[in-house]
Amino acid sequence: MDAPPLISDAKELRRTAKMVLRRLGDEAVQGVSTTCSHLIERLELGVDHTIVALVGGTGSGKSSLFNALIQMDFAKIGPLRPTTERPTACVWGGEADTLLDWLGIAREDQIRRDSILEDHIAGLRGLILLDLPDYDSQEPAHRIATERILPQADLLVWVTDPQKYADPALHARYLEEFRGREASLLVVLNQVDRLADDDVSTVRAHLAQLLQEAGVAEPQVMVTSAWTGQGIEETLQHLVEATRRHTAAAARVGRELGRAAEVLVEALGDPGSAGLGSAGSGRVGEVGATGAAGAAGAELEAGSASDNSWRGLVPAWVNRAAVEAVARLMDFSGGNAACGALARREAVSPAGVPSADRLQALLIVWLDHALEVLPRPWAAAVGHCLGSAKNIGTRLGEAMTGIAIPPPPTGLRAFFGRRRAALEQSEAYRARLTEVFSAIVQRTMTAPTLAVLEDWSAARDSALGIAGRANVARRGI
Ligand SMILES: Nc1nc2c(ncn2[C@@H]2O[C@H](COP(=O)(O)OP(=O)(O)OP(=O)(O)O)[C@@H](O)[C@H]2O)c(=O)[nH]1
Ligand SMILES: [Mg+2]
Repeated sequence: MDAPPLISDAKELRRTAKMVLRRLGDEAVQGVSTTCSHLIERLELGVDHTIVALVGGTGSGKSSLFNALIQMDFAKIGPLRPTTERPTACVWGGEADTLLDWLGIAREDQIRRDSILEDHIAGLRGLILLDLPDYDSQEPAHRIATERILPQADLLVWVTDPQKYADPALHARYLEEFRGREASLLVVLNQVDRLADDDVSTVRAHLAQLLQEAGVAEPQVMVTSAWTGQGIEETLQHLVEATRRHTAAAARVGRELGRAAEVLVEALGDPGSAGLGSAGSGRVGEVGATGAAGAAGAELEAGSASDNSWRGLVPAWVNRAAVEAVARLMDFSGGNAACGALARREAVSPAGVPSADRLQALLIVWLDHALEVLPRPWAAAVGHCLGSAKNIGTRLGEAMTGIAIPPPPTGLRAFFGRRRAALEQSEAYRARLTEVFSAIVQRTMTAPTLAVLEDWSAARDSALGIAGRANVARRGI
């Protein structure tokens, strides 16, 4: 997988995560955004180098192992814990100044291995090996340096020793970080010279078992002694493998990007369980983002066009049957002008603003429909962006005062066509009222709901697309 498509996918996923965060404050989504930022930073620095970091508790032998691997005494080893205060780097071949500067490794803490000609060293070209301060250090400065670098490492070498390997606190703290990054994790049991030969494989197996119990699937465990050199050659071979292909860093970034996209898909919720209303689950998958949102929006409208729909807000008397009844009354009133005028006023007079209770009931029905279409947190997001019943009521009231009441018929029509005129005027008034209500419902309810649906649907399409591409690339590497 090349860096440019990875960068554009990582940027897209970060944009998507940020858009989702505007709708729901979700820790997992925040994590996706942070991961993307790390990956983008790493990709922008180039993926020609493979960063391997030695991490672990103080005194496990990281610096000793570093020196054994680079075959020089460069990193400081001492009796006082913790010893290593600043990250140290060894670079095999190539220009890596920008990367090392970004990692914050001082020039005096860097060493280069270009001139060594042994076979495996040639295979290590492109490797940057880092010796880090202890991971769970009491020293805040150590922790900050380590935490800054860890997300950028393409391979983490977790160094432990026969005394510390079974410490549950260490396992819990470290392995939480490594879960899901198994392909980028190598565990080294160092100081095995402290064990009797027969015990080495027993302790190694026990460590592997503890790792599995902690959720690290198929852990790779090596045994070493920085003192006797046991396992150093094998560990170097492992590093050669990790650096052999220039895709090592890209592969790691691709894997993490894919996982971040999957986390986002999960946070977005499954339309299969919520469904797009009764009309069909899986519709989001079939139609595009806008189409899905449109379809769902239409369903919301259709679903709510029942008794409790906004159309129900148009007062009952402004309908044909009621107008007919009033008009008949006018007919019976014959030439009685006063009675006729009263009846007409009844049939064509300003509607009252629907009550707050009625509007509240409408909002509840609306949200119920949103819940049928969207996963619960997103339905809550719909709730957040809908207007309040009070606000909708105010808008309806303002709009209604702007609707002119039709003037009374005049001349002959006033006498002969009273019934027809009353009907026509009532119809026109009702149509205008419906139009105005519809526009307000559109603005205060439909449009904000559709915007949430569109965000959800677009985010899901984007995250699924990135996860899919990462999977394909993973199989291809
Ligand atoms: N017996 C034995 N002792 C070792 C081995 N590796 C390191 N040590 C000793 O363990 C102690 C700690 O080694 P370091 O390499 O400084 O450990 P570290 O993990 O870098 O420690 P910090 O820098 O404090 O995080 C030193 O006294 C080393 O000599 C080993 O393979 N066998
Ligand atoms: Mg050290």
